[in-house]
Amino acid sequence: MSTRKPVTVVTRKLPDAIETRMMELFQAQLNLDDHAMTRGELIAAVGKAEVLVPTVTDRIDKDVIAASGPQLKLIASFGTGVDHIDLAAAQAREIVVTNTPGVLTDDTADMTMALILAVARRINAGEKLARSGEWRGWSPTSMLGARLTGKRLGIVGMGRIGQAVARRARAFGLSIHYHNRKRVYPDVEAALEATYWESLDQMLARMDVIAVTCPHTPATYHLLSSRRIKLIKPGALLVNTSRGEVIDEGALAQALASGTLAGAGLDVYEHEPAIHKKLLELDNVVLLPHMGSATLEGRLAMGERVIINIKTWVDGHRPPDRVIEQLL
Ligand code: 8YV
Repeated sequence: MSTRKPVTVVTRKLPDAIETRMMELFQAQLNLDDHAMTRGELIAAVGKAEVLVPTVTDRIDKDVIAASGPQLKLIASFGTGVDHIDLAAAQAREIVVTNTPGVLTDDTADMTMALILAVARRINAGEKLARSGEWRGWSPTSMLGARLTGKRLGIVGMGRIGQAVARRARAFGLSIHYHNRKRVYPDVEAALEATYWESLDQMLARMDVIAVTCPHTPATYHLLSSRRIKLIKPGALLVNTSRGEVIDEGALAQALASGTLAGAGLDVYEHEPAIHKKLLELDNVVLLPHMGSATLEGRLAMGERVIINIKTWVDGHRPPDRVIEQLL
């Protein structure tokens, strides 16, 4: 085992246990006040780091990669999505990119279900009323939402998180439908009693609830375009826990404002941390600040995967979570 300690720049504050272990194993440079790094700071970081540990808030585009010194060999991202990194530019410079797949699946699926429940059963509106001092007591016709049991859930992206959402949703009596780049294995489909739709257009027109769980790639940018949002069955609900860029946010806000879409639960946005002004004004939308994977257990597990990826690289092995291999 190598005792070499690579210069490792960590762009955001991570849980103490992870930072402490990184200090022991690497020449770790930490971000103690947790500010999101400016472009200038990122460029300075890639100029000295052998290993960079970025998060979703760091845009590692081709210019940042071009500014990196020859010592930068590994980008060990803290998170599963890698749409903030220009993978082609990294590959051209022979910089290995890793992520942290698998360890935030259950947390993100839990939050997807929480949003589905919150939107269907109007949890935020109810909580607001209970706190407002305006509640005049129970009434047979107040706070009516939509029953989930017996409804159809259409999952856009049936990877790890989509399947974990499907398992949970079945327990709530929803029937499972999905659209995915590739059809999942027959045994997975059978276990979930899931119906595959090769045509996303066809699926959207028939679902009561839509959950977006696919990664953001050039192929999924605005997958839910203005045209497709218009195809969604009137009165349906939509939740997004993947990336804002997968949905045309302006068109979504429009559909919610006109009421053709009955409600939405969003954890992610097209231009984070900014949220479309119209969405902020609507009361048929539940808005969360990108917290789908935000559990202490999840963050520790993500940090451990980052450490494993760096350590295996330092020891001369191929890090387990190389992103390029996952895309093949
Ligand atoms: C993470 C996420 O918290 O991992 C992802 O892709 O979207 C989040 O849940 C974030 O990306 C950390 O960098």
